[in-house]
Amino acid sequence: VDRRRTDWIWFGALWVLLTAIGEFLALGLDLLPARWAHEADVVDEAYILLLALSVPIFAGVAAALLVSLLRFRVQVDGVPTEDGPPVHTNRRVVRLWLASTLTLALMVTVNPGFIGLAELRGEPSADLVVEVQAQRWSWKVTYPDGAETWNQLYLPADQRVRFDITALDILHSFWIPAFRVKIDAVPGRTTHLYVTPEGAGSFDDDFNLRVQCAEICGLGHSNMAMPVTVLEADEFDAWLTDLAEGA
Ligand SMILES: [Cu+2]
Repeated sequence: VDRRRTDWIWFGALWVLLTAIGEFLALGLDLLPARWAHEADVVDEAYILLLALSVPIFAGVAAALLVSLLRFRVQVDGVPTEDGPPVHTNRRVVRLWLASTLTLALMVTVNPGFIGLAELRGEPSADLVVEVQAQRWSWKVTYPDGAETWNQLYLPADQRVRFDITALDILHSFWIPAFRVKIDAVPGRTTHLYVTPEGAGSFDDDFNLRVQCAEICGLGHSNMAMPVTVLEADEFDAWLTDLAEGA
């Protein structure tokens, strides 16, 4: 077997090995936080797909680097020299690499790019509209009947909610980690966000069930958070009635 072929065998073996390890880590272990909304499933699915597709690319680069380091070292009398002989471009490899990575890039532009984004945004319809006003360093929430809560957000389970979000003073950002959704709160403007919480739960179950300001806004920024409580739809209605009556 000539040396050239051995290099390729080493490269191929390393590529397969590193890809297998990488795919096990990417697909075998679910390291992402719990998903509490339909939108979270869409976002995580896209994330995992992109991760799985990028593993072979990264493994290929790492394998080529390792083979080059180990097999193309130049030694004179057992001592490595600073420069090896020049390596010339292998056009076939370059073309294959460009074609495959370009194809992959175009594929992910379509899905999860366009398709995933459309699914995440969904139809512009809502069962419930909730207004959110951000300011240094608190959140005001207004429900359809005009009832308000400060620094607490209650939502009904399995209903599509639209948030109309604005800010009083400076830029803030409305982020719910458990739902995987985030949008800026901008003074003088209303931004919209749709979310469909799945199942009842609260901040006590999972600290990612909270609204967290995600745009640096001064001293109280990191504490600018409010717990999210998702109630079953009938419990939510009862809660809202109590709130409106000031009970
Ligand atoms: Cu803020």
